[in-house]
Formats: sequence, C-alpha cells, structure tokens
Amino acid sequence: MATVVLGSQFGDEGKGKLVDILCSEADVCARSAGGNNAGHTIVVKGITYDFHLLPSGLVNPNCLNLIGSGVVVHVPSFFYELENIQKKGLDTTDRIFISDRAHLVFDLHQKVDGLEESALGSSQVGTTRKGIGPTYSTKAARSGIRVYELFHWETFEKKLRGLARSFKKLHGDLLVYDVEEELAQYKVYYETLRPYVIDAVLFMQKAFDTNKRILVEGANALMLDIDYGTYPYVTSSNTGIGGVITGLAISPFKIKNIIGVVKAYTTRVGGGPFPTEQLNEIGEHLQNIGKEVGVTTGRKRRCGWLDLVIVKYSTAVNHYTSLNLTKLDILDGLSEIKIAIGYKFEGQELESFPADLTVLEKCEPIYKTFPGWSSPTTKLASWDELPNEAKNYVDFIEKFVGVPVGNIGVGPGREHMLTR
Ligand code: 2SA
Ligand code: GDP
Ligand code: MG
Repeated sequence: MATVVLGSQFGDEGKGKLVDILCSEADVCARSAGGNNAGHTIVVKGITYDFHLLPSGLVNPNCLNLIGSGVVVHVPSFFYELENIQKKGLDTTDRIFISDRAHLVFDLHQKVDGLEESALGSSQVGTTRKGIGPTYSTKAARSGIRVYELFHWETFEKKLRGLARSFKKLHGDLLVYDVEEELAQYKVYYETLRPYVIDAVLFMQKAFDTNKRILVEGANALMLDIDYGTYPYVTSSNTGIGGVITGLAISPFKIKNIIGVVKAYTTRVGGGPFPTEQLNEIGEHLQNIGKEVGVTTGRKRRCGWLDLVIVKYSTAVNHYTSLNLTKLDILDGLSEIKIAIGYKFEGQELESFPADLTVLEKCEPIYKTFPGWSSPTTKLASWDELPNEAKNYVDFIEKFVGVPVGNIGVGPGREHMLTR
C-alpha cells in the first residue's frame, strides 16, 4: 500500500521533514511530479540536508528512491545534488532510480524560463527559473525529450538541435545559448546516467506485487497545481493527488493514506494572490522567526495568517485522510492569532474558494481571532504538554476542515513532531 504526502497550501509546509520521518517505515520513496524547483529541508542529528530533485527518502539507508515518470529531470542538477548529499555522508549506491519516461530539462529550457518571465513584466509568476514551465510546455507540445532518448544518440542530437532552433526562432538574439556546449555535456551523461535509468512502471508494479511500503513525496503544493491552483500563478505540473496517480502509475485503490501538510500560518513564494498576506510587522515576524526563505532560490517568502478557506478547498481536491500541522512553534509568543474562515466578496460571503482571480483579488478574509500562548512549544514531547490555547487552535483547525490532525510539528528536527 502507499502513503502520499502532499502540500496543502502554497508549498514549503514542511513535507520533507514528514517524508523523512515516515521513511523509517517505507521501502520506497517516490517523487511523482515537478523537478528541481522543489526545496525540501531535513534536519537530522544537527545536519541539514536540502533536497530539490532527489527524493528525501535518501536520508534513510533502507529506502529505495524513485524519480517518477511525471517528473522533469535536469541531469547536471541530479549529479550535483547527489554529490552534495554523498559529501554529507549519505550512501546512495543502488538506491536512486530515474524513470525512462521522465522528461529532460535542458539548460535551454532554463534560459527560456528566464526570458518568458522577463517578458511578463509586472505580472511575473516569479518562477524558480529552473526551466520547469518550458519543459512541461515542450512535453505537452510533443517536442520534449524523454530520458531514454539520450541512449539513442543520433535522434537525441537531432531533437535537441531542433528544439534549440525553434526556441531561437521565438526569442531571437535574446536567447544566448550554445547547443554544442549542452550536447558535449550529454555525451558524458550518455555513459554516467545509464545506471540510474529504469522502467518505472515495472519497478512500481514489482514493488506493489511484493508488498513493499511505498511513500510518495509530493512537491510544491495544491495551490500551485496547474489545474486547481491560482492559475496562471502556479507551477506547470499536477501537484495534487491526480499527479501522483499519473506520475507514478499507482492504482488509486492502493493509496491508504493521503496526508495533507498544513503550515500553522501561510507562506507563498513568487507572484499571485494571497488573501491573508500580512504586509506589516506580523508578516515580518512570521518571516523572521519562521526563517521563511526559499530553499532553491533564497527568496524571502511572503507570510500571512492561516487560511482555512484554502485548506478546505485543498481537502476537497486532494481528499486528505489526515493532516500534519507544522511550525506551530513559530506562533509561540504572539498575543493573538488569526485564522481566515471565509471570504467576503462585494458584501456577500462566498461558499467556496473562487476560480476567478479577479474575484479572489477583491475578497476580504473573514477572520476568527484566537488567544495566543506565551510558553515555548519546541521542547515539548507530547500533545498533552501543549498550552491549552495551542490545543484549542489545533482542535479548531481539525473541526473546521473535517480531517483529523495526526501530527504537529514544533521544530525542524525529526524529534520535534508530536503525535496526537
Ligand atoms: P516554477 O519554477 O515554474 O515551478 O515556478 C512557478 C510558481 O511555483 C512556485 N514554486 C514554489 N513555491 C514554493 N516553494 C518552492 N520551492 C522552493 C522552496 C522555492 C524557492 O522550497 O523554497 O526556493 O524559491 C517552489 N517552486 C516553485 C514559484 O514561486 C512560482 O510562483
Ligand atoms: P517543504 O518544501 O514542504 O518540504 O518545506 P521546506 O523544507 O521548503 O520548508 C519548511 C522549513 O521549515 C524547513 O526549513 C524545515 O526544516 C522547517 N520545518 C519543518 N517543520 C517545522 C516545524 O514544525 N517547526 C519549525 N520551526 N520548522 C519546521
Ligand atoms: Mg520547499
């Protein structure tokens, strides 16, 4: 059976930490979508690991790791990240595999990502510039290049040259790119990548047939989903449960748990609507105390109050079976804490989260105010030890969303997770 961990807000909820904890009871950790735009930080025994493209299951020595068919792979970043974690002492031998059906992200895509963003002027999406959008675009336009194609050198070379020519036609002199340089790099990867590439459909089929415990590590989050997020301020993949099923060829009947990771407040990186954003000292406080800085790009994350309209909508799309509330400790010491429980548009309360961004931009959140707690929660070892005000905050979230909160994060380390 499989357990799936998904981001319920705009990303950076703390999925990596939960995945690492759950990997002690998993045989396979798999990524289903996205690429090295993701940034998952894991802190184990004082060592910090940052994962981007690689699954976080690599921290656990008994876990096999799969980069699934729905993922887009920038090969230089794959090797760079692998070397980095090896230097930190992780043995990755025979524990990381890439689907032969995954698409390749080229330096070409990354350059085009930058150009497309610049062309948008003030309505920039604020992408990570890792080439994710252009790669999924070429995939949908059927001119993308899949991992296995690298091993058919002549066709590969022809296709990459063709891709470069068509982007050059679009962007002219603005595109500074040398196809020969990229081809020369891939001549090397032709040999070095081969041992990692597998038929991921067969791999997953065998894993299920032999009752392996599968853990799926979601990347990004539901509000960045290409279909259900705040389009066009989204990433270019299905970051929700749909992407897990297509990206890994998992039977929906084999998914036992879908854990929605919910940060105790809200953050967003890049552009796009954010109804509960606090452009004031509260936002700055959350940003500073929560150390809200992008793991991939180093950008400051925008911060605001918890928005349960979003978490409820996200639950309606992803069907969480339980929630992991994270970073509750960051709210320690605030005299009062707010939660958005509804939106008002032109004086009327909306029934659900709107698709129409022109409506969303004009929505006024309806807040419920909670008393804060003064004592620190980070060193606490159990739910019972939490201050009553913190327990009330968690209880309210659980009741409002209608999904049990199974775990509560009170610090970045593995040990900072309370079970309820
Ligand atoms: P892209 O690069 O095409 O996927 O960007 C499109 C939008 O998706 C957002 N996005 C993210 N949001 C939060 N966290 C992400 N990962 C990194 C992190 C981000 C970073 O863990 O901190 O380091 O800045 C992530 N990746 C993509 C992005 O901001 C755009 O709004
Ligand atoms: P992800 O993208 O969802 O995996 O989240 P990130 O790793 O990008 O961002 C979450 C950050 O919060 C990381 O630096 C984690 O180490 C940290 N973190 C996770 N859970 C907690 C928690 O409960 N409390 C605190 N203080 N930090 C946490
Ligand atoms: Mg992140």
